[in-house]
Amino acid sequence: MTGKNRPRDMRQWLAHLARTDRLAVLREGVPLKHTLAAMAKLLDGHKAAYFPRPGGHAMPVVSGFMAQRAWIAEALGVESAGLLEAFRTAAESPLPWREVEAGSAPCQEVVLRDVDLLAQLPIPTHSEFDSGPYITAGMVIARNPVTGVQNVSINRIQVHARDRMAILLLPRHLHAFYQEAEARGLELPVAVVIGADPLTLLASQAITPIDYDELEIAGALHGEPLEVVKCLTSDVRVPARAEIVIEGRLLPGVREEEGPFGEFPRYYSAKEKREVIAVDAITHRRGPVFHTIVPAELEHLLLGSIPREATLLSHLQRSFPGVLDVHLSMGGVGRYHLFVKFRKRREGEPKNVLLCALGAHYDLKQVIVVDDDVDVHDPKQVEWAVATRFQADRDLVVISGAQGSVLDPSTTVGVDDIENLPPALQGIGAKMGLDATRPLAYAGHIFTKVRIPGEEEIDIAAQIVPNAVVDWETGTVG
Ligand SMILES: Cc1cc2nc3c(=O)[nH]c(=O)nc-3n(C[C@H](O)[C@H](O)[C@H](O)COP(=O)(O)O)c2cc1C
Ligand SMILES: [Mn+2]
Repeated sequence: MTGKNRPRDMRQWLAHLARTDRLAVLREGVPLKHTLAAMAKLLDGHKAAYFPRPGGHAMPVVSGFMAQRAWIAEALGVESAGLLEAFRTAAESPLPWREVEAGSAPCQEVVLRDVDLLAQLPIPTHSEFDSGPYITAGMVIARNPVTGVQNVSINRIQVHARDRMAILLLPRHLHAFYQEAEARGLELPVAVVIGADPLTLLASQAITPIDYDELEIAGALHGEPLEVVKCLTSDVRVPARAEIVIEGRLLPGVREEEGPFGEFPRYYSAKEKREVIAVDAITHRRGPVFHTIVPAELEHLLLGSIPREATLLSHLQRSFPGVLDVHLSMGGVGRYHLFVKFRKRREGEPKNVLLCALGAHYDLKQVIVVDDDVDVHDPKQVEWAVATRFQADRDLVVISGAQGSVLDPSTTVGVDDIENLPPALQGIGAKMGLDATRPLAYAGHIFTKVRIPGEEEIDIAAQIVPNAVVDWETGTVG
């Protein structure tokens, strides 16, 4: 897919995956509790999983349709190597959206005002100790109560009752909007959008200052303004070609218990009192498809890691033009471990680079700087560089007592009364930086990587004689 072929909605992308043998259709009636997520997890990174009549529900569920870096690059019409640059360019040149008339958008073809979430939507329960069904792929859209500018983020949402849900708001933009509204005793209208094209989902994860509407970044990624429509019960604008929209309000002064829930580091976050959404309406397309993201699987990790990589790359390049590429490894849950490819000019520079990276995002826990002959997207090559170019007494930087991820369970070891630890004391941990670059000057071939002349150029498939039969008596080929 290039240029104008970028998918405009989720079903266009699913059709493309199906045409290219990347969509598995599962048998009808797969249970929504655990089994659906288990099957999607088994297919994760290989094929998108499409579940007709899950749990007997009329509405199908899909998962894992952006579970490979190459698929996301393809949706954007670029090679994988150009993905971060393309994302960064779009994030720096947002395109204002284009509004279509209320009621005329595909996402409003069917309107349900008497809401019963679990009866009307096939909402799965994912992990063993999850408190119940969760919406995991909902883009939550709200307007800044002061400026009116919109914001998009994905937030996990627990279903409480027919028309009531609890949501996890980390201290980012939606939370800031909610605080503004709550301080005035006001409700904050929100829309939860389920079933969007891969580019809009990716845009929702852009790291931007407040009052940058991520739907404008979605437009830039598409190369044309995104079509939006006004919600039926509020002023929030949503992508017109979304599959499903839940319209509601975040209630001031209300908190209800949410969790536990299996999160991206593959551990549970605890039950706590969280903000609550009262639902007013559900609108959807005809023949809607519900999207669920299996927590901690590739779709979840990549959605977060690619926009972060783009931001980290541009941050590092501002100070160090020798930084060529970065990668947040999947083993490091796409958040904690950063590999940096760096063209070193002077000794010592890799340590400056790793200090710069560790300061750029609190989630980063380990940074490994490697030379430009190492592919940072291949964890084996990075481990090889550490194995052969790194000495811990000389090349290791450790910083203790820094802010880290509150979802990293190792930050809780030795903490007394973890249940009542105030937020200001949560997630404190150590940072580690590894300079795994070789010296600029070395004797003979000590640090020359072994290669065999011709290995890069030869097309080996073209050199193999088809259907050859060797006569083992004479060694001749017949
Ligand atoms: C699948 C998925 C689930 C997420 N769940 C949450 C969540 O429950 N709460 C939250 O605050 N952020 C969550 N995030 C992260 C935010 O969506 C992300 O940080 C976003 O860029 C924040 O937007 P903002 O900068 O406009 O606030 C999730 C991300 C993904 C990809
Ligand atoms: Mn934002």
